Parts: sequence; structure tokens; C-alpha cells
Amino acid sequence: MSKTVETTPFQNQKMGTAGIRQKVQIVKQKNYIENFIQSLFNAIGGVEGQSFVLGGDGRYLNDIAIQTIIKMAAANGMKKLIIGQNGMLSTPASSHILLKYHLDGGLTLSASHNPGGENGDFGIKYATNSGGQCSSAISERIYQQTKQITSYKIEDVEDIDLSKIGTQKLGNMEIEVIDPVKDYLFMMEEIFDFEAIKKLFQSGFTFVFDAMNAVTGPYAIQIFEEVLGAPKGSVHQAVPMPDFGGLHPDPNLKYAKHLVDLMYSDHAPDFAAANDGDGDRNMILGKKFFVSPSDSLAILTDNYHFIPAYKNGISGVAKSAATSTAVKRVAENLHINYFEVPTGWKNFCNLMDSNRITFCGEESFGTGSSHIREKDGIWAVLFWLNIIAATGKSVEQITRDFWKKYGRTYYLRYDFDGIDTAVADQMMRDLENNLTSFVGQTFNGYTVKEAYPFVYKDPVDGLETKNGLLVYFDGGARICFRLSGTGTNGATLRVYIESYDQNDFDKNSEHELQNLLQVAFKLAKITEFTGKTQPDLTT
Ligand code: G16
Repeated sequence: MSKTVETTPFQNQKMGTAGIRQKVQIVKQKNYIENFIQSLFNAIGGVEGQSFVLGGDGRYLNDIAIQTIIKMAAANGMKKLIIGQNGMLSTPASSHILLKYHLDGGLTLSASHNPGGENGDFGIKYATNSGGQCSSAISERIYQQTKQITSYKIEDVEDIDLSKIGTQKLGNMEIEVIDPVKDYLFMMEEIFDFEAIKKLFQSGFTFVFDAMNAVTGPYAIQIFEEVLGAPKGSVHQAVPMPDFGGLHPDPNLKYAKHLVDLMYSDHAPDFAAANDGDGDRNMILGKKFFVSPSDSLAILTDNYHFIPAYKNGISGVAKSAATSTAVKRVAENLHINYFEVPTGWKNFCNLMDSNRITFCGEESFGTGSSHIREKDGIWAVLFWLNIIAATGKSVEQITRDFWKKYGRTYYLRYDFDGIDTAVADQMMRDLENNLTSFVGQTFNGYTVKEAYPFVYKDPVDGLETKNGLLVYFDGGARICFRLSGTGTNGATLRVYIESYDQNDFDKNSEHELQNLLQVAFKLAKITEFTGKTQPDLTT
């Protein structure tokens, strides 16, 4: 039986860079999820007769939210829901299901790389029929609805059993519970040279994939161990847990330090990788060697011809403005399209839909291609394995060959967390007002060549987005300042710094960029505004 429940609005349901993200304790409030979902349904003109994909990364509240959404979808007249078994689906797998079965939309229950558990974060990403996350215009419409909502519709029934694969009915709505891995595995087999990767493992190549107790565990076991023949036990932390076993499931030098330590020890395997909570981010490591995400995008692009699915050529590549310029040099060399977009994977989608680009990536450990409309962690790992299998070279050799050809871009991101939102906004406003006055001035030996706010005009829909402030120096160095759109604790200032060297590839990045970091402190008056004298996180 469907019922209508009266409710009152919450004022904090605005979507950020990728969906809505909040502390679990906030999301747990009565009607919080219900309000957001009904507002979403209302904002898109209802879901009657529509088919959606639904799943999540298994974090705390995943099970409760999924039941609520199923019952609300049925009460709102949805025709069909395709759901990952036990409510699990990685973000890339969900995008693939949406595209493969020509669905109308998708909901992924995840706060991505943010911590889980009772005191962690929860989130919901909404994708449209294009397979990618909704535009800012749609998220704004949803936000407006959340501020006006007075009631929602829900079926008054027992919870649905999601443990068995198969089809069932809830009222007139069909629920199809699917194997979360099967379709995704087929797609990967079509893209990569699985036979070559199998031979690589047969030759004794050693490998660790760290799923960080999150959604990619079952995908990785099946793909790497069962199909490709990596030794049993190659996949670490493979069982998804609601609190990710206490880990912060963000594959970077700080939160995956255990993996970094392994790779810098005498027991290091030939290759290691990690994925984040919902499986869209990746980190790549060789023996005593870390590949920066910006370099990874550039290296994959330069080696596209080794991958069967891209053998006939790629149309172009895009990166977020904050990502290092390494891939720009590759695009110029390959004579392919090149774009810089605002942070947020959704900004790549029009470029992929219109075939302007094949690859895209971001500094935040995300790489992907037009096979789906999300970044894809396992895809990136398979890409690296395929290059290694084809060339017989190590991660380090592949990267050094790349530096020899294009020069090295030293790059780091510095985060300043938990800043009062009003203070952070004022700091950015001040910096923006001062930008032009920096041009021609020299700071710590670096002379400012250009300084301006980054503004992107989407070539497909013509919409303009402003995101971040850029300062370019003579000699190829660059600083980008922007505020994060995914945090749940005040504001996070992100400072992205790079320098370029054509000859010396063995400098320590932190040391190399130290002077520029001091310049960033000075330009943005970081200490004056925040009291901080050093970043909280360097990745
Ligand atoms: C999301 C977006 C990415 C973005 C990242 C960080 O990733 O999809 O495009 O780079 O957030 O965004 P921000 O710098 O605004 O915090 P994910 O993996 O969290 O969904």
C-alpha cells in the first residue's frame, strides 16, 4: 500500500561536486533521505514509467537507504529498478548498467572516498540517462525542491530481499537483482587484452590490489584472481565493510600508507594499486615508485595504442584545470583534441558524448574513458597491466620513458581542511581581487606571467562555469587555488602546485615545490586567514 507522508524541509541538501554528501548523523535524521529522494523525483518531473539502476558502496546506511529508495520508487510509479546484489554496485559499474540497458537514471549510494561508519559520511550520486552525474542546473532544481518539500510517497511494505539474483515485483514495479560484477567484467574483456595480461601473471609477475575494505573487493577477486590468474591473495582488504574496517578509503599516499610502505619495502611486488570506497579512484605504484595521478593520465594517453579498444585512435583528452599540464604535451604531440574543464567528472560528459574526447582524468586519483561516464578505478589498473604486458617494462621504466620524451611535471596538491566557510570564501574573494596585481611581480624567484580565474565554456551546451584561480609563472610553474566541493566539515582549500623540468627527473617533489608552496601562502594570505602554517594533507 502506498502512503503519503507529511514532512518539513531541511536547509542543507545542496549537492556538491558529486552528489549530496553529509555526515551520517545528519542523514540519519527522520525523513532526511526521504525528503532528498522525493525532491529529486519532483525536480526531474516524476519517475512514472521510468527505469533506474540502484546500488552503493556498502557503507553504513547503504542497507537502510536502499530499502527506502525502493519503496519510494514504487510509490512514485517507477517501472523498473535494477539493483546490485545485496545493494552493492561500484560507481563505474552503475554507469555501465545505465548505458548498457538504456535506463532513465541511476542512484549510487556513496560518499566516495570519504570515511564510512556511524561517524563517517554518507552520500547519494544521481546520474541521468547519459550515464553521467547530473548537471549543476539539475542539482540546483533538486536543491530548490528540497527547500519546499511538504510530503513524500512511500510503499508501506516489508523490506525487499536483495540477497538473491532474480526478478521480483513490488506493486507494479519490477525489481531485478543482478550480479554486480558480470556485466562490468564483460566490458573490461572487450576493452583490454586479457590474454596478454594472463600471460604476464603466468610469467610470475607479482601484484597487489588493495580494495580498502570497500566495493571493489568482489570485482577485483573475480577479475584479477579468478579470470586473469593473479595468485590467490593478490587482492587485499577484499571484503566490503560498512565502516571500511576503520580505513579512510581514499587511495593516496596518506590514507593508503600501508600499501605505500609495502611498495617501498624489500617485499614489494612488481606492481600495486588501490581503489577508493565506490571504485572510481585509483592509485598506481611500482617497486619503490609512485605514479602521480596527473602523470598516470598522461602516460595512459601516450600509450593508448597498446589497448585493443583504442587501437584505431583516440579523439582527444581532457583534464580538470587543477590537474597538472603533463597531458597537454601528449595531446600536442599526438595531434588530438585537448580540453581543460572545471573539477567534477560531470564536466567531461558532454565532451565524451560528442566524441571530442576519449580519455579524461583528474589529479584526485581519477582516470577514465568514454566506455562509461564516470572515472573507473579497475579500468585504470587494467590499462597499466596491459601496457606492462605489451612492453615488458616496469611501472618505473614506463614512467621514466615518458619523462625522457616529454619532461617531468613535478606536482602536488596541498589541502587545508576544516576552515570556517565564511573565512574561506573571503580568502578566495580577496585573492581573486588581487590576481591582476601579481602579474610581473617576482616571488621567491618565480615571476608571475599570467593570473586569472578559470572560466570554462562548455562547447556543447554553451554553459559557463567558474572554478578556481590560476597563477602561471615564467618557466612553466603554476599554482591553482580552489575550494573543495566534496567535504563535509567546513571548507577545504586546495592548492595545486606544479613545476616543469626537461632534464632532472630525480628531484624530491616536496622539496622541489617548497618555494612555490611558500609563494601560495603569500599570495592567498593563508596563514592570516586560517591561522595555518602548513597544509593538513599533501597528495
Ligand atoms: C568527486 C568528483 C571529482 C572531483 C573530486 C574532488 O570525486 O567526481 O571530479 O575531482 O570529487 O572534488 P573536490 O575537489 O571538489 O572535493 P569522487 O571520487 O569524490 O566522487
